[in-house]
Amino acid sequence: MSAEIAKTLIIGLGESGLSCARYLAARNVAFWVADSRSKPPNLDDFRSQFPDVDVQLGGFQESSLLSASRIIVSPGVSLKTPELSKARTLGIPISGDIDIFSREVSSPVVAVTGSNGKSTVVEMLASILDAAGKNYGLGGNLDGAKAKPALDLLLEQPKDLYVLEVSSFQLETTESLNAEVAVLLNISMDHMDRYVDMDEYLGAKQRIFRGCKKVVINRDDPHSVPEHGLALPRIDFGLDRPGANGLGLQQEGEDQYLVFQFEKIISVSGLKIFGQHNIANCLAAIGLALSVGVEVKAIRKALMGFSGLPHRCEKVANIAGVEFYNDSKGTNVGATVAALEGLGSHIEGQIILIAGGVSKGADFRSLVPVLSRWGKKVVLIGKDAKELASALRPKTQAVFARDMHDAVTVALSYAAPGDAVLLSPACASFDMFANYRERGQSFIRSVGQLQ
Ligand code: UMA
Ligand code: ADP
Repeated sequence: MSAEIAKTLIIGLGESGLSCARYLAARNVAFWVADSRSKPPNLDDFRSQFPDVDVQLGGFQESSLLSASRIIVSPGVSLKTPELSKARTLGIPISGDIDIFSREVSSPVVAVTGSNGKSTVVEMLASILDAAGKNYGLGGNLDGAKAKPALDLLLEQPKDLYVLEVSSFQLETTESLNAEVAVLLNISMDHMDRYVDMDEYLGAKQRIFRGCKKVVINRDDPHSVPEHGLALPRIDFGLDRPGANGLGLQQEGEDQYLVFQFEKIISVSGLKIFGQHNIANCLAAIGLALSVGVEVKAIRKALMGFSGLPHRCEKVANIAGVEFYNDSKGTNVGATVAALEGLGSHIEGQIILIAGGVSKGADFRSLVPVLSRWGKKVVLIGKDAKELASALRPKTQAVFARDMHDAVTVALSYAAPGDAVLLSPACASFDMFANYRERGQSFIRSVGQLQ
């Protein structure tokens, strides 16, 4: 398949690009591929699967892009890239994998987006669907052993239901997802290196509601309400007592319960995960499960057994009474605030926070009040450590570390029994690591070397 005869161009040779290639090949659609990197990660894999496909690397060639009759863009590539922007102006259709998925899928789709908690909610829902014996497909932005890029799901036996985590990047190229039920969990600042402002970011997130049939809404975040389509059937959730069609919390004696309307579903003490943010995640997952007809019994069973995901406030060690938590997936300020609050109210002592990396244009000042309440010391690593330190001053004085090993050693030197060392960087990882998983593994390894 050469550029001369192929009219569909795939941009990006990451996971999405590779899944698009498999999907187009399975449907006998000719395509070629471009990636701005000279050595994209899946190049060898791609060349062995598609030896005849034209691959253009090391920058986008405008004339090549403009020769396409349609372009499928990977989520990591901004539509503002000059060559793509020109293609759009000239009316060349541009879409992404979720857009193609939504046009072809014939079973209902549950769609989850938000700044934080997407993967946790999606995995919680998956364990609820397992407990209910449902035949479902799982994927989208979600990574991990059980998840697949959306288009790979369409190459398998059809499922009765699909559960998709979707990012703002994927939503930018999705015309109308037409989900059976959609939720925008919460909004806090992220990806300010990609969007001009919060309005643009929120606008991308709100696209999840296009064509959806039902919604789940977070009462504690007005951004989670669809800007259009207010008459849609809905279940709302929040950390207060719920109203007529809501999920929330109810106090009974010593115990607090997650309830739907007047029905108790599970007590907070019956959950294995901690933190208010995770209670909100449970409520969202319950709302989605109820929206697709799952019974409370299966929901209860699954949530009692759900112990959280790796790299999300995961306890990895206890050294002489100091606990170590890996929250490497805390890649923005909102996530780190939630982790500090959740952990702070869970432990007896104080938190020594390890943070830093690539800031993505974030405003770190909202860390200051939570650090004043729960923090003992901040240890900073990574490219934007200085930027973070100056945002925290004068209230919070931070110290710098050379690498992860140095960071955990320094952190331990400030800790007393009952305290916790928390890696929750509030930043992306790619200055020092391939991804958040590698960063988390490096933390775990470094902690292991302390013992
Ligand atoms: N890139 C280039 N040039 C290119 C193509 C990509 O420099 O021509 C860069 C991007 O800027 C990015 C990296 O390569 O830094 C990966 O981009 P990609 O679009 O190829 O990514 P994929 O490997 O296809 O993975 C994507 C999601 N990643 C992103 O959107 C950055 C994965 O989510 C997702 O699991 C996968 O598709 C399957 O759907 C990961 C993620 O970090 C978990 N998502 C971001 C997040 O959750 O914050 C949005
Ligand atoms: P996402 O897929 O949106 O990145 P994850 O479920 O992977 O979300 O969680 C990433 C991090 O975000 C966690 O490690 C935790 O620090 C934080 N977090 C999780 N749920 C929430 C929530 N509901 N609100 C705020 N922060 C959260």
